[in-house]
Amino acid sequence: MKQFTNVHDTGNLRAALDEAFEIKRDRFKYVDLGRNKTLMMVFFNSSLRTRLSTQKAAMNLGMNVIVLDIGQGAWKLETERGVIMDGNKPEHILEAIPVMGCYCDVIGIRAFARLEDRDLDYQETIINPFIELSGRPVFSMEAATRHPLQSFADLITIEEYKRTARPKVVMTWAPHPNALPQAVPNSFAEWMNETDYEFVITHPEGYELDATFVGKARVEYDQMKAFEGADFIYAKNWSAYSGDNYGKILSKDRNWTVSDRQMAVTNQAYFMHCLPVRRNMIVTDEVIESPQSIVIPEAANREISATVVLKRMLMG
Ligand code: AN0
Ligand code: CP
Repeated sequence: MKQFTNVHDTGNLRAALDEAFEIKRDRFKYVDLGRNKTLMMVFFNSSLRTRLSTQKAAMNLGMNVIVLDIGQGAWKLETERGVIMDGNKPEHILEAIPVMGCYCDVIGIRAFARLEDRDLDYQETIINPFIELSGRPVFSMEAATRHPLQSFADLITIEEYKRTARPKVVMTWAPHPNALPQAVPNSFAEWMNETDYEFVITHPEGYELDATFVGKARVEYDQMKAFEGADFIYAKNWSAYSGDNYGKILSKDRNWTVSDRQMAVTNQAYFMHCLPVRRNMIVTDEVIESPQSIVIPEAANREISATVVLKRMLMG
């Protein structure tokens, strides 16, 4: 595998899931594959899970790991071509990327949407140059529009916990004090659309996602109605996508916070969230601490999804 930025790079999902469960049974099975190979992880944004689980995945495969935090000890990087570089960014990614490629065999990139210019964000102006110029296989550790390692881990988790062949999965918007990217919900929707699950998205008006990601999902503006009979609740905040509202916060309505009130109408649904989660904004203490909450096993599966992706990249 040469790149991993979206569900389509994964190929057949059943085969990917089989590989994931094989790794889960023996996560060191391919420990010789990464001998003398180096993973470089480049972070333009903060992380807890992605940083740790991806490093652990590399160690499962016997790789060496280099981590670079842009803006903390590394030069700030200019990303736009043609600018006169008389500002606070001493280096251009057009030099930095091929240099980084010289020191490693596989590259992971975290580069969130900046939420200023929708076209620039959706053109993936950071990860795409890495794919073009690094000369190495590149995978997303959450780019501007998607977070595929998260979505793959989410799919593994649903497969482990589902009680029927075609569970009802509901992705709900929930309030947050800051403007967050659409990458996690876009990506989750993209992966769910590749399954035969019943998939529903619920959010207040104005929070419609890009139609490409919504795909065949049913959009339901009444959150209680959406939750009826659900087997999985996948909560996430995102900022507005549409038009002039791109990147804006349109609502902080805490009626959308996932609580026992909404969970009561579900089919004893499991609660999921990619984390980090703001308690009593996204979800109440009671729900996230309930036996139905599977946020920790979900996070644990990040090691598994990353091990599968790195293994595939090492295999060429
Ligand atoms: C990020 C986001 O919403 O994209 C990362 C989630 C994995 N979340 C925050 O910045 C809180
Ligand atoms: N879920 C996730 O990607 O978490 P981090 O931002 O901590 O990596």
